This record gives sequence, structure tokens and C-alpha cells, in this order.
Amino acid sequence: MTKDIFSSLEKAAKSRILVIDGSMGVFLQSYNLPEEDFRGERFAKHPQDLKGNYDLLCLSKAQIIEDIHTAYLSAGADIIETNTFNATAISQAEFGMPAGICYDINKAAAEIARRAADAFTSKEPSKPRFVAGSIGPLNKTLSISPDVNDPGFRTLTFDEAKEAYAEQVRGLIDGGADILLVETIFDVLNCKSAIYAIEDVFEEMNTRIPVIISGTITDASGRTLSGQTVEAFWISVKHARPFAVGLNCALGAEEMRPHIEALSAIADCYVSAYPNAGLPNEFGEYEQTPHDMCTFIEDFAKSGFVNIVGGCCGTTPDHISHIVKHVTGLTPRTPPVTEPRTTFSGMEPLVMRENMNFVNIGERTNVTGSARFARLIKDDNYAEALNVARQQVEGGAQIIDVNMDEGLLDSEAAMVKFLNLVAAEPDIACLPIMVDSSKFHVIEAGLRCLQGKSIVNSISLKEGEDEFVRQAKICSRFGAAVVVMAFDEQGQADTVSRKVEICQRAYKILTEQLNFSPYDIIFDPNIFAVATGIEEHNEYAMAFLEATKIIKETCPGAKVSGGVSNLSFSFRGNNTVREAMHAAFLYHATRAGMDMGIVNAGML
Ligand code: THG
Repeated sequence: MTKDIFSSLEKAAKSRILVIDGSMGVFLQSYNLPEEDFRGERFAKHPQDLKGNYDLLCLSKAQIIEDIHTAYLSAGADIIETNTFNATAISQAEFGMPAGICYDINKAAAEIARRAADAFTSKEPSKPRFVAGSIGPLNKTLSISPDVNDPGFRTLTFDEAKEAYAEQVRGLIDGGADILLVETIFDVLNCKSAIYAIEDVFEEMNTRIPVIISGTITDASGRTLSGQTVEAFWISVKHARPFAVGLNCALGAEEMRPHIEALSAIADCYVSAYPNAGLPNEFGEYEQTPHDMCTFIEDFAKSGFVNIVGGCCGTTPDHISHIVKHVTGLTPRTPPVTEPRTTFSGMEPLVMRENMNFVNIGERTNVTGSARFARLIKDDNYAEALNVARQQVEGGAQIIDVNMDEGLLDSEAAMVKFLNLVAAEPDIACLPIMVDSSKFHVIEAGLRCLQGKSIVNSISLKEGEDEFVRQAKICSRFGAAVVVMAFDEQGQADTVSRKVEICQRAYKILTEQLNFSPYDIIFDPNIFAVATGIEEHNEYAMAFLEATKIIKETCPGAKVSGGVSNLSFSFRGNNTVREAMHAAFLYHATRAGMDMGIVNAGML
């Protein structure tokens, strides 16, 4: 069954541009249903008004929902969306709905759509119809504070969102959805919690169905509401390995064009676009005619931007039938074969291209590496602590390392507070974040705050393979890259052979056992202090350089990093000597293949 849906959808997408249906909301509003119709028998005595809870109609007025699906299928839609945009415990809380109801709504919604789609497929088997389970954005956001005076404040946690999405996904799959469609994403962290939930449920149910991820660019800035560019958005969600990625809502087709063009150029999967019927007028109504809209959509298709098209707010079966007529016979886009690369993101992308210069990771936002930063965090002076991060950015940092490991601190709370505040500072949050801790629970807490593709610093084989695998798997659910330290059950590697052997072992486990992309692995073969007075320490720098060469040769795709300032610990207080040592070391290290390093940005 699982195999069937992947191959039948793939076959359909190869043969033609697929059309997804239009708006459900406008349609439902036109019925002018009274309060009793929303309630049905089951919620006749519900203490709160339920009028406006359109997803509930899947339980109380199933026939109306099925009729709307049928209208879109008659218009020629290949894919219909379940009526479940708000069917999560988070969004349903607004109506005081009881726990567990969302599973029922989603299951019923998928069953209704399934019935409608199957009726058309059996009439016309050469044009199979598909059911996409609609997974909306939630009415609360994970990376934006609802209170302008308290930018670090959040009304929802990552795990709450993840649990709510998991319930929705279980219902959709049990009801027979072919596809999971995470749509209208304005905060990519919400989407990441949905992706995490989807992976959890696939594992729990021992199944897998295609996923489509559809973001929303809110205005002419070309960014999501949470500030990401189209490329940063793609980098942040591609760990879902979606069947298609695309854009919907907020804009009309005309305004969406440059953004769908940009996404189409970089996404190595299928691309979908289902804009609104133009921009809303002063009353919030959508007026673009089917004829006008379909000319723009036809242009998307003729330009080779899209594989799936359709409509969002304000679109009707008439819009969809016009779209069907205008894209029938046009060639679907062929996804580009892209060069695999190491990529990260904050609000903006960081792509490690060949022959790129050394990437600087700012080290000063580290309570163990900066007395000043430690004091600011302990004094709860987060405003000034944010300035430390800002200075690293201004000094040329392309990634910020954040470490809160200090015995006297609640490290997890400090990590969460700092990262939530960073999210509200576009000049810092444009960068990817490296979450640095020796405690994995602190790393996880950090990842739950980051919308972008972040970096975990670090995991290792220190506590054996099982723990390494467990941690790596969690990192991949967040879509994070990992720094792997050359550290195993025997301890930290200090010789070339030990460094190489541990990194190769970790590489094999990650790529072969976990299907981890080698481009998401960053090895750290340990930069230790030299010139400490102990003879054998003088070999440490050379050992790092030699190991780096071999690791880069034998672990294709993986990158090498290290904490550069460690090298000169014996010369603390003498920055002139330290900086000279770092410069000389980096001259050789970059030639040996070191790609990136944790440095005092601005000092080099
Ligand atoms: N590998 C990985 N992660 C790491 C390290 C590594 N994280 C932490 C550390 N090592 C890299 N970060 C720093 C940060 C600061 C300094 C050194 C490494 C440093 N600080 C001055 C000092 O201690 O003398 C600052 C003094 C002050 O201003 O208070 O040298 O190797 N993966």
C-alpha cells in the first residue's frame, strides 16, 4: 500500500501538471449554516458557540464536505484537500473542544475525501485522484512573541505543537489520506514540529506516505512571517525529504511569481504553487477572476516552474476548471539535479560552496569561553548578552556558537531564553546557530527554539554506539547538522590514527545505519593547546592537521571544524601571541581541508 501511493503519485506527476483543489472556506461560508448544524448531535450541549468551527463539519455535516470535494473533482482537480486546516488540539482549543476530538475530525475528514476521490478514480482509472491531508499552521507561533514588550515570550512549546500535529497525522493516515500537506507555513518552526511529528508517527505506525510542504511568503519582502527567505525556508525543511515543496496563500499568482521561480530553481523535488485569487480588496474579499488567475498559472507552467498548481483563498471550482484547461498538455517541470552541499540557515541561507573561504563561527556567546558573557547571563542582562552576539556578526561570524554550560546556571533555561530572544533580532537571527553543550538535553532544548537548519555541537561515541545513534536520530528529526567530536569509549583522540579511526567509524554509522547525509556531518578532530610545557603536547597541532587531511579524503561530503582558540590556551592574556598562533595555524589548517572553525570573530 505504502509503495503504491509513492509510485502512483510519481507516475501521475511525471505525466502531467497536477491540479490541487481551491478554497473550502469561502464555499462553506456561502452555505450560511446555523449554530445547530455545526454542533450536530454529538456537541448539542457544548458550552461554547461552535459556529465558525468549519473543521467540525466533517463530523456534523459530512455530506456538505463531500459535495464540495465532488465539485472540485468535477472541475478536474487531481488532488483534493481534507477539511482539516484547523483540526489540531491547539487551534481547536479556541472552541473549547475536548481532548481527542481532533483524531476523530481528521479521520472522518480523510474518509469523506477518500470516498469522493475514489468515486472519480473508479469512473476514470487513467486519472487517479489523490487525497491530501491538510495540516495548517496553528493559531500560535513558536518563533514569534505575541507580546511586543517581551520578545522572548512564547504561548506554545515545540512539544505541544508536535503532539497536536501527531494526533492530526494519526487521524489523517487512519482515515486513508494519500499525502500529508503541511501548508500555509508562516513560521517554519511550527512546520518543523509538524515534520518531527510526521516522522514520529510514520515510525510508530510503520508506514510512510508522501509529504508536501507549502510555505507562505507574506509580502513583497519575499520572506515568511518569521523572516526567512525562500532559500532559507527550503534549507530548513528539506530534511522532510518531501515529495513536493511549494508556496500557497497570502499572495496572488502575479505576486508569487518571483518566489516560486526562486524555489523552483533550488528544490530537487517537485514544486507546488496554489496562490490566492489575487490580493484581497479593502473588505478582505478576493476578486481575481478564473480567467485572470489561470493566465498567471499558465505562465508558471510554461516557464517550467511547477508540477502541482491550484488555488487558495478566494478560489472556486470555476477557478480550478479554468486552471485545469490551461495546464492540460503542458510539460511538468523536471526537478533539477542539484550539487549536494553542506547548507545551514537562520533567516538567511548559508551554503558551503566549493572553494568557499573558511567559515567563521563566533565563539564569544559562550559562558565558559567569555567571562563577560558569563557575567551578563548570570546578571540576567540578556540585552547586553545579545550585543555580544551582534558584535560577533559585525566581526564577520557566519554562524554563532551558543554555550550555557556553567555549574551555577540553569543551562537549559538560559539556552531557551537566549535563543528565543535571538529569534527577535533579525541582524543576529539571519545567521545559523550552533547549539553548544555537553548535555544533550540542553542541545534538544536549543533545537526546539530554532526555525533554521542549525548545528548541534556536539555528539560523539563517548558513551557508546547506542547513545550516539539515539542522539543522531533526534538531530536528524530536527533537520540539524552535527559536529562529531573525535571522542570514543576510550576517551578523546590525541593521535592522528585515533582521530581518523573514530571519525571514520562515526561516518560509517551515520551514513550507513542512519541514512544521514554526509553533508550534514562536521568532524572535530580536537584542537588541543600546544606549548603548555609538556613535551608531547607540541604534536597536537600537527596531529589535527594530518588527521584533517585524511578525514576529508576518506569521508566524502563531511566537513572539518574545530575550536581554534583552544590552541593558544597557554598564552591567555597575551592576545598578540594568541592571534599570531591562530593565523599561522589556520594558514595550514585551511590547506589541510579545515572548512570552518570556532573563532573570536573580529579578532582574526
Ligand atoms: N570544539 C567544539 N566546540 C567547542 C570547542 C572545540 N566549544 C567551546 C570551545 N572549544 C570553543 N570556544 C572557545 C571560546 C573561547 C575561548 C576558547 C574557545 C577563549 N576564551 C578566552 C580565554 O579563555 O582565555 C576568553 C577570556 C575572556 O574573555 O573571558 O580562549 O574545540 N566542537
